[in-house]
Amino acid sequence: MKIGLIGLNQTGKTSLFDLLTGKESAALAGGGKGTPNVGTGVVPDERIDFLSELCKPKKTTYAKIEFTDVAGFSTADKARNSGAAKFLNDVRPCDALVHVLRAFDSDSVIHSLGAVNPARDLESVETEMMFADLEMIEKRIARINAGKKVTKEHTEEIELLQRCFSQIENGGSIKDMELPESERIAIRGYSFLTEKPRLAVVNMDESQWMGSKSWPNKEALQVLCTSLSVPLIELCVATELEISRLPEDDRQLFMEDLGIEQSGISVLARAAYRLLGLISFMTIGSDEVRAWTIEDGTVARVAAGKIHTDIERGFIRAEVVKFGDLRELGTMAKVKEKGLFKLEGKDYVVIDGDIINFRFNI
Ligand SMILES: Nc1nc2c(ncn2[C@@H]2O[C@H](COP(=O)(O)OP(=O)(O)O)[C@@H](O)[C@H]2O)c(=O)[nH]1
Ligand SMILES: [Mg+2]
Repeated sequence: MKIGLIGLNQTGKTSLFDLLTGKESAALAGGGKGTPNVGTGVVPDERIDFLSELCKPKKTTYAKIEFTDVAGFSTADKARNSGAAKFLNDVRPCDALVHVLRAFDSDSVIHSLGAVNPARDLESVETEMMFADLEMIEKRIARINAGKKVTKEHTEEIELLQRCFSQIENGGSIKDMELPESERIAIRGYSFLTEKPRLAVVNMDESQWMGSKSWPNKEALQVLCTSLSVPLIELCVATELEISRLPEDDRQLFMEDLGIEQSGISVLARAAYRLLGLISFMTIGSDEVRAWTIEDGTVARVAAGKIHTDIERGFIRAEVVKFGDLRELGTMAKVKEKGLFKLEGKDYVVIDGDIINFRFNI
């Protein structure tokens, strides 16, 4: 899964990127120029911790998310040539986007739009995304019309693009259009920005996090996120980043002190999985314990293909144990004894937390 971090300058994107990936880019990066940072975040999973402890495998593999941290842009509403479209191009390959919004108060960090107001910032970045999509649609239509021959397919494409155009012109996102599957797939090829699911992270300082201080337009931000169908997550990025760099023993203590129950990557990954309709199944063995990410509703045979196309092709049966049962009973033998070890066919719909062993023959 690929996730792009977007937002105005100095909102904490690179800090968040570092928190998610364990890198140290913030110290190096300047204020908004250059190429995007790309890195991998490991999705913490207590189930994998448990299974790894149980199986003592040679290798333990958690789910991963690839993050792209783009350089921010400084202004939105006025200058169309602010370069936003160029930066936003870097996240076109992403499956989802995260708006990083500044709530934190700081005299030493300049705000590119003058004052702290995450609701306005979200709106201005969304506006940039809309303009970028409108421009793409216009270009595509112009290119088709300039062609020698306009086929029936072209006419249909133009008609679909025009519907997308109206959706955006009316202040909507392509992601919220009701489209038949075939059109949804056709649209995906364009990598439109407003077609991507989004999350919003409001980046708070410590006193905001502890609840002793608020920020301007807090309610407006919640209302806006609801109307955009963009889930809102609260993080305290700079503080959590500092804590993440402490020796392990101290980390837990500081996290507890601040009431941070889950790490930023946990919170974000969970929200992203929910947003994208993703779940995990696990494979276990003495070689490897591993988490696999699939879409909710995936059947066993297709899930097998995640591991290897041969396993999908030669699929015979899926041996399925529920993680909860194994945790409760402690050993595979007891799970079998209780009759909780199930053989499932190719059309079995995989459930989050299934531990699966695929039997196959090629
Ligand atoms: N006080 C405070 N400063 C922060 C916070 N998050 C980021 N910063 C600072 O804001 C500046 C910009 O952060 P950066 O992550 O580079 O933002 P980007 O331009 O969006 O990538 C840096 O000096 C950070 O240390 C925060 O939560 N509180
Ligand atoms: Mg940055």
